[in-house]
Amino acid sequence: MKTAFITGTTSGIGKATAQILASNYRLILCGRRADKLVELQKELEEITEIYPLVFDVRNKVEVFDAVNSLPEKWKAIDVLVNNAGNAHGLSSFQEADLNDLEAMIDINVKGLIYVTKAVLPYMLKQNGGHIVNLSSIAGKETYANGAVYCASKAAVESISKGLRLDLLHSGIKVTNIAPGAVETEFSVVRFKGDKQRASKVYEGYEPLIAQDIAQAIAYAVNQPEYVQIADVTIFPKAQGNGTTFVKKI
Ligand code: 8X3
Repeated sequence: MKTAFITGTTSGIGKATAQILASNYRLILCGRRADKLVELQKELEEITEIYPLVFDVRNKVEVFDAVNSLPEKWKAIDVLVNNAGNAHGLSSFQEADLNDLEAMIDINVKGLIYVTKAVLPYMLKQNGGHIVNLSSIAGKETYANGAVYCASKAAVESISKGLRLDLLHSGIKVTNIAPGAVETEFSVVRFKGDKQRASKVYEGYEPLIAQDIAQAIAYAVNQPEYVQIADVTIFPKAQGNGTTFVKKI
């Protein structure tokens, strides 16, 4: 059975991806919150073999130590899903808190680079594998009050394209997934726990749910070996581009 390594599995898209891939992969579940990881481990252990790995993608040493600490059989990683990422704040560049801006670069860009650099040597040893990066429509279109979040996701888009080229002769495939509006803890985190403001983002139309994106990830990684799904953008039906929605209220 193949092994998938998924970051950010304690909630949202990462958790849903683990739940879907559990049917045909052994899973390395990564996250910062050990208690949440244990919960998911208990749930999925009934279906497949699980190895939980607690680390913060922002901490370079922690990332490399965690990946290198994997028992030998778990180091044969076939699929890496770089899902960990979030948004902090939604305000103009001049008003944004510098700590928030830095956090988005540290998690969404540097964290993805650390994890990929740590896992890739094991994939290269096997002459094959698949990296799935979670970008966003925000990586393709910049919106007001989101300069640095959008920049962080534009970086993910570029890294996906560059990795695909650099790994062309290695047998490793790269998929970039760009979701639009998905109702998860994303907006609650963005608005620092303000659930009312967060739920307004998804009011008046049917947003995507985490499982919709997880299905796309499963579709990409379960293709025949010669098929490389390069880039997928997924919107709810009510979304026309990054910022245009039909809302019923
Ligand atoms: C999440 C989608 O458009 O709310 O990355 O930023 S968006």
